[in-house]
Amino acid sequence: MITAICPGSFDPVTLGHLDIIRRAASMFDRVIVAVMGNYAKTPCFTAQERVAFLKRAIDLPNVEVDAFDGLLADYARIKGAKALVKGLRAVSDFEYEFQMALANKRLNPDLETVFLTTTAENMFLSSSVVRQIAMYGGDISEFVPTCIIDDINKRLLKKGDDQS
Ligand code: COD
Repeated sequence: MITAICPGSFDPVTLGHLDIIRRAASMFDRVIVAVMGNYAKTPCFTAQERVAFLKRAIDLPNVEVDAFDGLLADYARIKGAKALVKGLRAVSDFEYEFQMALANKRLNPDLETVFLTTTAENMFLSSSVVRQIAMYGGDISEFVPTCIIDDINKRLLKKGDDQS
């Protein structure tokens, strides 16, 4: 049984993330979607909220959702995972992800990083694009799962008002 991890900030989960998760689930026996810390980002949603959004949005028998505050390489060891599955949108993603893949390999030599290219319709999509659209009252229904739209709007529309 081969376990893979789809790690990310997921702040919040988008249809781009879900596409990568679904494709990973069709390639591996077990997939753990892991909400991780990213020192470069200050999240809008708590780890618990992000986990709850992912759990609501994913209904696949071999996929579970978890959160971990620590090194991904250590988490993979704890979970017995053989692979990390990452999505690539552009050359800018590649540079960052390539560096992460090499660092993770050094920290956990048994771990492989597998890259899946985004689909054309999700190429521009990121959590930060979703947050900006929501903050200014735009329609995010084409970018995130329907079941989390209201929660995102409730949180971020208020932020947009605060900053005006
Ligand atoms: N289409 C396809 N893929 C996408 C899309 C899209 N539209 N949007 C995002 N993705 C991919 C990203 O490329 C990424 O692979 C994944 O989905 C998650 O994206 P984000 O933005 O939610 O998550 P990131 O990039 O902030 O995640 C970074 C990690 C949390 C994985 C990283 O910081 C980490 O590993 N943190 C733990 C500490 C650690 O071990 N650091 C590395 C040690 S050197």
